Amino acid sequence: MTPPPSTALTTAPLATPDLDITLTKTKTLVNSAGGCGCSSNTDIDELSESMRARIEKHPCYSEDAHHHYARMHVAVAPACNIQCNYCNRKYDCANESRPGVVSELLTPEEAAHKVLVVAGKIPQMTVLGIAGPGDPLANPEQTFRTFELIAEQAPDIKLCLSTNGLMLPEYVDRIKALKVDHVTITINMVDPEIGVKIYPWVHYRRKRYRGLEGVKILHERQMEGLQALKEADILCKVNSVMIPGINDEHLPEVNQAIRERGAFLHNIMPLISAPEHGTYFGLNGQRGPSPQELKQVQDNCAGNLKLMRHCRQCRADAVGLLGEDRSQEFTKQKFMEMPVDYSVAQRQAVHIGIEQAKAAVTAKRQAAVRRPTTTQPSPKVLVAIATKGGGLVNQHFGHAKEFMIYEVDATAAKFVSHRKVADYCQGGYGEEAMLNGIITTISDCQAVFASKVGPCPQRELEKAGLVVIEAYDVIESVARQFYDEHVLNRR
Ligand code: CLF
Ligand code: SF4
Repeated sequence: MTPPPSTALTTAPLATPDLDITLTKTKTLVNSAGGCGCSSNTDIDELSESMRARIEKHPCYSEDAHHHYARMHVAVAPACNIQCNYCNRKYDCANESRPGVVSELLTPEEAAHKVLVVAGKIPQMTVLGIAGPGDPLANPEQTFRTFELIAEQAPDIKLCLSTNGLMLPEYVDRIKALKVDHVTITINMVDPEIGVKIYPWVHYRRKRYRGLEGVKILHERQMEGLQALKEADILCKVNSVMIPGINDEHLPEVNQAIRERGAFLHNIMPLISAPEHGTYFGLNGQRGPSPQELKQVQDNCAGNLKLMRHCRQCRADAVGLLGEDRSQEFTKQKFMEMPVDYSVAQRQAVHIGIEQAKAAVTAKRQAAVRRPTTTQPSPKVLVAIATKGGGLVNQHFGHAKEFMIYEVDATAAKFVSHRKVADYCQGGYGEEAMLNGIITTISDCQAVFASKVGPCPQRELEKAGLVVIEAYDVIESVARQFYDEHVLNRR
């Protein structure tokens, strides 16, 4: 997603949105305050107050929060103790990162300085995660020293950790003592026979185990670690990389197993695989899933356990809102020269502003809630939304580097995924190819919502059968009006 103007994330809270709606491409409008609209898709509505407080500012654990709050990673953990067939050691850990991305390695002291610098410049940054570039728990001293320094110097920042789980049982007590409240384990299988197709070896207690023997150790340690987190009351998210033909049909079983052991959230991510990444899978032609295949498996796993669908497979040095990448503003050369301007009071003032903006959006959503009037389900349609965050349709079509996909029916609009695209505005060169790529990427959608769409792309989108809506409003309200106008009224 195109980064917002620097002030949007640096100094001021997100502005309370202008709630007047402008739908210039629809012919008749429905007053969104007049009893129509979607139910909120806020994922934390049904949680207890205490649980809500634990996740409401964590952009990965709360879909709602990721519109408003940012996270950052520090790359302090270079080594790894297993081999995944989708990983090339030249790059960051692919369990939480896109393959082909390399981060600058930091010492714990450099990492702590970077966190304080970013915390001052991006007060919306609420979570510090360690996710690589190898496995954080294969580098325990660097990882825990970094957490210690940040806990001492920036106590209002939540600490977060991502691991393959092999060494987790050893460290749950230390994680708890440091008040790390969010831990991710990447669990791709609960059947070692499937695991041998993903992991060629595991290095455990000074010995390398190959094949089934190694995978059984990894599986047992992952399950033990998950249960230990539950007993320690640490929130656990499980990441699973979906690998078509290997574990796609197995993932509902993984979902069931982690649910039984107390996982809080399940994040099923697509394998990203290409020969140039130099991974075993990439070199052997193993493909990743299509967005439709991913959604199907996610839908098959949807049940009591919450599913994360908004993961962006970040870099091990990611900075900013999910979906924007500000890591290049904070390279080592740059941040080491930046002064620290960290103030809890200033950060809290910004958070209060965000919460006020969020409350305005939530009120708009709730005013638009519609109860089902019939037991007959209404048709579900997908729509693609250009957004800079805040829960709003607020981005120019030509600036979108990704679209949020919502599934809309007569009562609700539900976020289901995001899809990356090459941004259309390239100064003329290659725009036609870009537009064709965007149209292909969102070809299963019925509409595009954006704050502005140029006449040429609008013509091409409409030619491809998409309804084009220009609006600046809460996503669910625009979705409701689109659905009433273009789906219900045309049945
Ligand atoms: Fe980072 Fe991971 Fe913590 Fe989030 S990321 S360590 S839980 S703070 Fe988030 Fe990025 Fe997806 Fe990870 S979007 S790759 S799930
Ligand atoms: Fe690579 Fe991460 Fe797997 Fe280690 S755990 S092999 S760093 S993807």
